[in-house]
Amino acid sequence: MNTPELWQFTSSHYNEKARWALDFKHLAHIRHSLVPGFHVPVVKRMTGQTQVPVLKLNGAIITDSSKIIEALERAWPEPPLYPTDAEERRRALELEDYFDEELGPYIRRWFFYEARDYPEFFHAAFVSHASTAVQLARRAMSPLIAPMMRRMMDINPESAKVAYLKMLAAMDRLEKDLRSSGYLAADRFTVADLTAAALLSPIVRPPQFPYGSELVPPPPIAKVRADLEPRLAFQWALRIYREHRGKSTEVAEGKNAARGRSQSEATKVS
Ligand SMILES: N[C@@H](CCC(=O)N[C@@H](CS)C(=O)NCC(=O)O)C(=O)O
Repeated sequence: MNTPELWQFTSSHYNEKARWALDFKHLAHIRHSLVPGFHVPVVKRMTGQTQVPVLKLNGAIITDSSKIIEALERAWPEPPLYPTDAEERRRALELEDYFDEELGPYIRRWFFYEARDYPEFFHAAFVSHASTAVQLARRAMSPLIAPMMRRMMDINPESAKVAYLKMLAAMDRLEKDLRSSGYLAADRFTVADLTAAALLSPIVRPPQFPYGSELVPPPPIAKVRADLEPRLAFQWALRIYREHRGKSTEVAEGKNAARGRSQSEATKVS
């Protein structure tokens, strides 16, 4: 079996869902970090669309973070991200879907609107892992790519206001649905908790987020972060990261078995 390969953006919350699931299952995997804008031909050639994360798993190409987690869960049920109980499983998947649809796109839109005047932050968060030549080219193309991205993500002052309110509504729902166990379903860490915490990461900025958590956010984002910090949903996401994010099982290309467990080892665990 081949080592799974993930095509990703570094500081991205949907991509964080996929790599968290890989890390959680201790699967040795290779990551290809793409640069936003320059990712288009690479991803389009592979998938016919342009969004990451993309996972190559035993020769199959899988797009969409939820489908990636589903495929990982099917191939490596242990440790589980889906509850065993059918009703709890339905609840966890419904919450995953809710946060995917009602939080993910809106927190991103609000974030990029507030970060619009801070290109250096964007560069440090999404581009700084690339080679010097790619970084220089990305800087040169930025005046073309940045407005294109704003159009694609429907980022404007009005949509950003709505997006901010949607982010607050998702935090309300999280607080309402949290059980006394401190988890959203099955009284243990599941795909629902992983999804909500990963998708809140742009505002919560947990220290365990694997890329750029040391970066100081643009002042408008830092201000809102400070305002929301006392909220239960915010503190909950910090705790979920602290207790469940764990270590990366990424391996370098050609060194598949260096860290984490390889696929053949993983299949032995049941
Ligand atoms: N529903 C998808 C959303 C993925 C998504 O929105 N990816 C963004 C990065 S956060 C992306 O690739 N944007 C670039 C593009 O659309 O070309 C998932 O869960 O994977």
